[in-house]
Amino acid sequence: MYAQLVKTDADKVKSLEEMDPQERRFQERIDDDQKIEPKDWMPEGYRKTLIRQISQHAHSEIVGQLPEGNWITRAPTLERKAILLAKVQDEAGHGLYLYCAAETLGVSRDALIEQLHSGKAKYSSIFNYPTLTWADIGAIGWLVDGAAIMNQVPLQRCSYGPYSRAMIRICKEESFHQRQGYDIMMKLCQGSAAQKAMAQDALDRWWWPSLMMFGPPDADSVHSAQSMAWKIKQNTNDELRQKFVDQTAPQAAFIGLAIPDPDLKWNEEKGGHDFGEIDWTEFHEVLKGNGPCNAERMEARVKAWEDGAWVRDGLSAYADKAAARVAAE
Ligand code: BYC
Repeated sequence: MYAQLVKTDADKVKSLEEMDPQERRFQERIDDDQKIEPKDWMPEGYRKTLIRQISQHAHSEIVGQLPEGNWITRAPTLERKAILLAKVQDEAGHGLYLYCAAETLGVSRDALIEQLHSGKAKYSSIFNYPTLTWADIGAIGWLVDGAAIMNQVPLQRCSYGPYSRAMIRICKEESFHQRQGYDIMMKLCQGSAAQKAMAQDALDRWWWPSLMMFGPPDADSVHSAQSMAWKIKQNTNDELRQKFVDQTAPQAAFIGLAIPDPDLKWNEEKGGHDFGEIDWTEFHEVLKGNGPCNAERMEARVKAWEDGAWVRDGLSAYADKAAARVAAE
């Protein structure tokens, strides 16, 4: 039903003949796989699309620290705690590289953060779900980072240089994150019946929200057609979702867990899995702010920002003094 209500941008993508000469030269560079750099001319829509996507991505990394940060004090061993701390720190780093990439497009980090805190900017729907047990940390690494890698590997070839280069480093770290999550799930599955049940319960709760991470179905994706013409995105949402299901189904079977989808089965003819209908109403409710943890996540981010004001003030006071000293010399 939703598909009939949404307008996509597929019919708005201009052909080369419809473009003015400057825009045509830009598109030809894209078609020739040349990277676009910050000082190059770019259409306003390209700049805006990148700011939207990169900042949504940066916010996701920052908000994404919260569900896992919740378990740092309760990790079951010292080793697991050290690994989880490192992973959450990596996510802060990813957020920072991405804010830097967005800043090259002429927007300030303060403006982006203000958009997040005022609810104007989106972040990934997945981070509005709670982490109830230790197995959820395994499920996040395995499924959420697994989905993130599937989406982000093609972004390494994005036409915008600073985003593409940030993604190369991020993808290396995401691979380690995915492996640590799968390792947690594997250990739980080799443990007691209660531990295996905990792993299954986490998979049951995280499976469908992980599929939603790839965004709305292609027919409803507002931005895909234009973003693909600009080589910001290389694949459609449904293509990546399908690849994720095909990659993850055998991994679940290998550790003896059942994916909570009675319609999931291998389709020889298509060379991929068929799978059940995603609850898009739930997805849109989460995007509207009505997910289980939206309010809590935003409160935590705003509080962290306010509590950190003295650090920012101290740093800028020092920077101002240093600048005055240089000017006086
Ligand atoms: N959640 O036209 P569409 C991570 C929005 S973090 C929320 O298909 P597009 C990690 C979309 O923004 C993972 N909103 O859009 C961190 C648009 O709304 P606006 C984050 C979503 O941009 C810590 C509308 O729906 N990864 O890896 O062509 C720990 C229509 O969608 C979602 C990225 O951000 C969603 N799931 O495609 C572990 C990757 N899906 O903006 C892991 C970069 C869609 O018009 N982003 N929307 O108001 C992308 O690749 C693309 O932006 C998307 C969406 C595939 C997400």
